[in-house]
Amino acid sequence: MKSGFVAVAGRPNVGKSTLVNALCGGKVAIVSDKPHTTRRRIAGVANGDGHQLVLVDLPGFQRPLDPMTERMQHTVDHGFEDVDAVVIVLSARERIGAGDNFVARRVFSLGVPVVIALNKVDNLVGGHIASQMQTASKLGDFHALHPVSAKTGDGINELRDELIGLLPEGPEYYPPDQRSDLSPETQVAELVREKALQLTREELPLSISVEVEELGEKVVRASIYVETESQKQIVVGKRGSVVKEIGIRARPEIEQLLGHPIFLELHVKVMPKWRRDVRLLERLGI
Ligand SMILES: Nc1nc2c(ncn2[C@@H]2O[C@H](COP(=O)(O)OP(=O)(O)OP(=O)(O)O)[C@@H](O)[C@H]2O)c(=O)[nH]1
Ligand SMILES: [Mg+2]
Repeated sequence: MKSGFVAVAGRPNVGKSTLVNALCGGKVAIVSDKPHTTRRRIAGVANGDGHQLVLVDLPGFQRPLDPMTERMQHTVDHGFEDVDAVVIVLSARERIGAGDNFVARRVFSLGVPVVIALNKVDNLVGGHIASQMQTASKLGDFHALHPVSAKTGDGINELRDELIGLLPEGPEYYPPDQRSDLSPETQVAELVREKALQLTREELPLSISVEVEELGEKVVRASIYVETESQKQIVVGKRGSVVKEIGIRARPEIEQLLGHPIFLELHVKVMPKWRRDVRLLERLGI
């Protein structure tokens, strides 16, 4: 059997998690249009005939601002240990520039094959894609370059085959029915956070964290942490409308994940400066 680990690197918001989900054929990591959505390492598993491809989704490369972002960058720095290859993800919709170069310098010095995924090519004209591919090809000595759309699935099978081709002979690292290495509690917390990110803007998404307190047969209870009272008012909304909407959006996905109906109880709590609280960050898996 061929099996191994491929890390997914890139600037924030280029579509790394969307790409991991597409390659795995199902939801492994939450996705949002806000940068810094992914805060921890997530292994997503793509099984097939005679192979197991494990994709390592990581936070985006960033300059740390506080203990939370420091820990996220630490996760990135260690995310390339013991991988068989790296996919560097670029957004075809943005200028390929200093941030991508920074990622490339790190990734191309690892001594493993690097595959460039030029993502978000959906609805772009051919000439623009070609010129972005030209720029991308100058980032380093790459093994292959694939234009893809993680959103529509364009080019995903070709990219997956390319990555499988780079895997060594190896064992089955995860049982075939396991799609990710996250516990059910963490997956539920992440789903709730995803919906909270959809309904908030600007700086607020970075100040939100979710912790599951009870994962029962009937009741799932989770806390949504924010840093200030005014943030709490926004996340609760008028007469609870926002937190209610978070629940409405999260519940079907949680039920699908757990395989049975649940009652979802969400509480919004102020936890001042939680992004600086190393013990809490540890508990939240960041
Ligand atoms: N049009 C288009 N949008 C995409 C594509 N892939 C991802 N996106 C969008 O890009 C945004 C960021 O996607 P994510 O997958 O969360 O990006 P990420 O790189 O994991 O971001 P961080 O975890 O914050 O570093 C979301 O709004 C996605 O829907 C794509 O192929 N085409
Ligand atoms: Mg992500």
